[in-house]
Amino acid sequence: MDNKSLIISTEVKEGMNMGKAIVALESTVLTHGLPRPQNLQLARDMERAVREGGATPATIGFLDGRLHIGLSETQLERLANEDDPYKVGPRDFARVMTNKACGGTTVAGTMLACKQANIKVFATGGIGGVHRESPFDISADLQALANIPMIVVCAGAKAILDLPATLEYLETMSVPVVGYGTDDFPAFYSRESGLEVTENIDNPKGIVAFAKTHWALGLPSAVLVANPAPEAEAISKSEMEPFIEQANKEAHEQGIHGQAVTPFLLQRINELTGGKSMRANLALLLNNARLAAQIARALNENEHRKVA
Ligand code: PSU
Ligand code: MN
Repeated sequence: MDNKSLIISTEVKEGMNMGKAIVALESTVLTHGLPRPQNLQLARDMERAVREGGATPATIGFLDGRLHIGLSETQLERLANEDDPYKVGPRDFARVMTNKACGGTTVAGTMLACKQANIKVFATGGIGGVHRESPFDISADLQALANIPMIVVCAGAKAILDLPATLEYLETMSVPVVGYGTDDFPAFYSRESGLEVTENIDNPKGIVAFAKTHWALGLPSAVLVANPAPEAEAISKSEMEPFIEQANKEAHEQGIHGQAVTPFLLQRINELTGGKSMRANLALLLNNARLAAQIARALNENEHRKVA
């Protein structure tokens, strides 16, 4: 991308020049995943969590058709309050750019942006995946994880999905799933799904060593780090499942499809749980930002050691 359509903020540029660890943050969670005003608050809190962890946050999103890597306070506020923002996956880059529109980047969209700016660590909530209901719906997040070599920190895949199918797809695409101190693949709101991760690693340095080994094999895929939601806010699988089933059923009955599915389900589940699922969502996002900052610093140390 040319430097008219790709804008790297001063803070991020300075961080890069000073060799600081950078953590990318997505923005679909602001534009489509959370209600106002919690969305803006969360964006600020995540940035703060990354800074407190000794890294530089780079929230990524589109304003007036330009891709911003790092948003100022005013720009963040604008994106969080935009009336009709696009939900921007890789498919939508050309569309949002030619229409000079605003939009939040999904996990896949944020990874594509990171590729342009050479950012290697990214924190999100839950990745998209294979949906439960037909018609056929597989998130572009999986495709991006298959093709863009970075470390992506999440709390598992969103529980609204077909988790076994999502893990199978990740295996097919050679994406290792590292459980952070767990053997059990977390299910977003819940700390466990009953499904296995590829490897259990409980420290950031170990995760970096694992990713470096993976990439040294010439594999182009990401390493997905699955960090269970904090115990205090997590909700058990048995408590969540009836709500998820109901929301999925309603989406199906109402003919919700395409990009609207995930936002519909997240919002409906929040209503059904009386706000409890959103509290879990906010807590796990912050938790992931903290871990991503530690991983980004460990990656930095690893790379500097090699140069020295
Ligand atoms: N995680 C959250 N809230 C969200 C999302 C993830 O806690 O809103 C977003 C991410 O941006 C993810 C997207 O990439 O939902 C997936 O959408 P889809 O299933 O349409 O690919
Ligand atoms: Mn989809």
